[in-house]
Amino acid sequence: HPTEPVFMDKGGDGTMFNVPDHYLTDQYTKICKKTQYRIGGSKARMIDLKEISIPDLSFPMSLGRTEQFSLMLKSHRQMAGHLIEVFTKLLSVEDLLSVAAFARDRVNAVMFHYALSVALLHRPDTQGLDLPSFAQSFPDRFIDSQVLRSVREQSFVVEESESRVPIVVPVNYTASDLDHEHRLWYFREDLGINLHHWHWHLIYPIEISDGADRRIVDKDRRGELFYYMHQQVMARYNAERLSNHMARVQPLNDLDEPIAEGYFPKMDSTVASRAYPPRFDNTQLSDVDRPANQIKVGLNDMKRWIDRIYQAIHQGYVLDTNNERIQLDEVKGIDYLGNIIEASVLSPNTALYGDVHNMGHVLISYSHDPTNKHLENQGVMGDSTTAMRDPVFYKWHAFIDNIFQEHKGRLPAYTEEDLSYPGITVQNINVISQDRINRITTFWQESDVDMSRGVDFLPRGSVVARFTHLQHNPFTYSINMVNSTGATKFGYVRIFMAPKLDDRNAPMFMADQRRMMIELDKFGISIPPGQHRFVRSSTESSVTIPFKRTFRNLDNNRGAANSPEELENFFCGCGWPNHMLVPKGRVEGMSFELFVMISNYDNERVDQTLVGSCSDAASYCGVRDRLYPDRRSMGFPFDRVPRMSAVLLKDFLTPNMSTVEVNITHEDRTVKLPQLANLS
Ligand code: CUO
Repeated sequence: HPTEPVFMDKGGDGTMFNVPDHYLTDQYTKICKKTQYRIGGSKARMIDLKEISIPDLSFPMSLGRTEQFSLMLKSHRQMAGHLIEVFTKLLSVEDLLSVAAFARDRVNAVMFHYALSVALLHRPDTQGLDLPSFAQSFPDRFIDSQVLRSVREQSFVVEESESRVPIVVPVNYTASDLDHEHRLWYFREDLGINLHHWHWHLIYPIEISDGADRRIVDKDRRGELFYYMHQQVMARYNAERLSNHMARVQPLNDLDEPIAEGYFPKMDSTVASRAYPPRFDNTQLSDVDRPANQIKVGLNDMKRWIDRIYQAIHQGYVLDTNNERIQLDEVKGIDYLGNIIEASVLSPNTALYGDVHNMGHVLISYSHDPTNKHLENQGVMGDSTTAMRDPVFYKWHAFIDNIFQEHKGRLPAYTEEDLSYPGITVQNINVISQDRINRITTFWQESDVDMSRGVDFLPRGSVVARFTHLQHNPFTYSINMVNSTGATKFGYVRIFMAPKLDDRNAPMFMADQRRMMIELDKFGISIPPGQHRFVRSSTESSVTIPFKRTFRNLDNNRGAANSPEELENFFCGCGWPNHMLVPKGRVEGMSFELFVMISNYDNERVDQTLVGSCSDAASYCGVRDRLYPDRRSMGFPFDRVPRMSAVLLKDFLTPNMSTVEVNITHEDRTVKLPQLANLS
């Protein structure tokens, strides 16, 4: 119980100090008094805390402050769930602030950040609040330890932030070109992609404590979205592989087979004060039994669960805990399977179907020390902030996606009637970028991210890490359509793209290509009678969030207010980064097929207001507190195996669809943009 004002950071982010498990504030109050804690730039401001009696936090505090927190571990989820329940049930924001200030110095830093984030996301009275980007609070999860050290050095040694120089994050730090997988560094180690993944799992938690609001987990179609968002990651990753002359990912089908791909993260966990352990090439999975982490899972458990899930899919139903059948039908089947396979607490029977996906992450992330013999922490696969860096993430999720596809493959193919929209014809679609038709250019870009929150205990201004990432020139879609019905119609425009040729340079069969289809955009339009052209910009995409939001809070004056629009919604942090909207392509150019469909919006619309609900990356993230804004199955019309007659994409088309070949050319040059504020 704090007896005097506690001086805390605006966002309450974790400190990067290794401290004993006692009241840290007693120690740092002295320092803070001397320097005065600044909030809102140069104006010093203290925050007064209301004195309240603090709820019992002994359960979440049972995880040490310097231990590694992982949402894949049930015991950690339960502790976080308890903390979330405490945070969400407090009666006022003032009370929340007091408890958060108290907890910040006692609870594991990552757990604290996670629980407070979930609480701010779900409390009705904190909807306008924002937290600093996770990457800025915990840069150790996103950058090389050598770079982190340089960044820290700058912040300590150079007093004035104006004279500090950006620390360049090298592009080749995790592996050499001898490692073929390393060609995909720009995807796996992209800051925006990893932040999206963290955000996604933040808004779709696996479980919540019994006393907390169940709606935190039980969101509309969350199981289906788990399947779809990760399916899209796979489609995108495979497009990048083809761009780099690599074959599609081989799924991790056999748990007994050594994993050929090793991964050496070269990152230090500053919270856990340890290096993230590597996984050597050809590591064999083995049973994990680590009492210290309260985790025990065997390969045989996994095999049993997987067999039962396949059996359920083939029978067409799952059994709940009362042995009652739940049909895996065309509409809800995939949603049940998502919750069963992930698994979330919405799974109807975890005793029977287990916890396949999560335990896969656990088995892989402890494969270097499954029995805790060497007292080593989890590898990067153990956490949603870092898992996508590791090549094995994609092998594991290819395996997971195959289970979902087994179900989808058993559903009847969409008929021409399901797919067509009588009276609506798409004549053609073109993509225009920099006055060129059906050519998109990608290149490298350097962007600066302020890392000061995570490396500098005292707020003395920014210290910047300079990242290199993929970028493309923006483009527009120009769609020509005819409405011959004589009345205004409403259409849902669905735009996808997939490579035209397969790994062997042969035209891709529809059965393969449908799984490579990347959703680029989806939006509703009204179509008056007659002929029309509709133009839409790539920056409006329903799967992405703008660059600035990916790297928000970038104002040099740390703590300065963001624009109301940027602050509007923390939920909006979820979304594929716009700079990764299209695959890299090849230096010599690479052919993709771009597909557009206008379906009947009247049958598919969900009537709800979207004002202030943060819906601009709805395809992969849903809409906060709302229903998923499309009644069709996610991925429609490519979620099911096409009818027999559709061998190639052109055979699949009905008059309300069209395709065009788009060439993506990669220019191997780097655009330097020192002033991030100029970016839009
Ligand atoms: Cu997002 Cu395996 O689910 O990481």
